[in-house]
Amino acid sequence: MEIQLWREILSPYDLAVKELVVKFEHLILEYRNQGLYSPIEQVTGRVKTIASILDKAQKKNVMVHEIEEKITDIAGVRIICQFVEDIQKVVEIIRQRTDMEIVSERDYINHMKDSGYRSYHIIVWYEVQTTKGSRKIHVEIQIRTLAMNFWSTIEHSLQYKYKMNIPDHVRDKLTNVANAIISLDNEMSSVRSEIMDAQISSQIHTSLVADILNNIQNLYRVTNKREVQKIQDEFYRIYELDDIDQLRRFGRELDVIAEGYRAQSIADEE
Ligand code: 0O2
Repeated sequence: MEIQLWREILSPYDLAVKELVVKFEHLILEYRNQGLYSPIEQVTGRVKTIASILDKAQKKNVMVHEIEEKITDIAGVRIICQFVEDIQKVVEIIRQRTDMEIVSERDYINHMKDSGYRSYHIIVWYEVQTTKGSRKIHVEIQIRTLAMNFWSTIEHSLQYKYKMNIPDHVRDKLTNVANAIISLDNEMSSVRSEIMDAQISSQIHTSLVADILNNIQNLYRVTNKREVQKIQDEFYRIYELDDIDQLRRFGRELDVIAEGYRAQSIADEE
């Protein structure tokens, strides 16, 4: 098949990957903006290379005209979680969505592959709009922890280096590391709630400080410099106390002050 034709075929897959990455990244933002823990840590996506599609087609005895029907991971989205427990939460989120329809699920977390590979795979139908109308295509969503991702990335590059024939001594080491990763994920799960609390507090602190600074910056436009300078000095004083409750109280008081100035400046304009 000509390269130009491949480009045309792969274009909706590229669009699907881009759209889905934006959608999942936005979910992370939504959680964080609400001061909630996000079960999704990172999202990446890729369209399979032509060489990799052809290799897979050959391996699975798929004819070129059957590729789009039978190779279901041309578009791939990878969702990385911090903890094993988050994986099931992400699976639930995907099951509830109305913009994708689940075709199949594979649980390589509870059923680890012989290679040591662990991940949760969901194949979905996803619709994209193109100049030629709407197209429903397959997308493979892989969900795994940071630790599982570390293992599979290393193993994937070794598969490439050894052309799928990884020597036994390297394979043995990979199996040991896969077991170590299971222990690591279990250990992390045992401190999950502490880590989640710490991360949420840090997010709340960051967004509180951002809101306060934003308010102070806006005040420069509506009131005199000396007044704002006083507010800013008070902010630095409270910030140094490292007390989230005091910072919250200051934030609320500043909201009231800012609202007052805003109302006054609207009245002055009228
Ligand atoms: P790439 O380069 O990542 O695109 P099957 O239906 O079982 O005959 P299929 O369709 O490969 O085989 O499904 P499966 O097993 O669910 O694997 C899909 C993808 O999962 C693979 O795509 C890999 O990305 C990943 N994967 C599966 N097994 C392993 C493994 O043992 N090690 C690593 N590192 N990744 C794995 P591709 O096309 O193989 O590769």
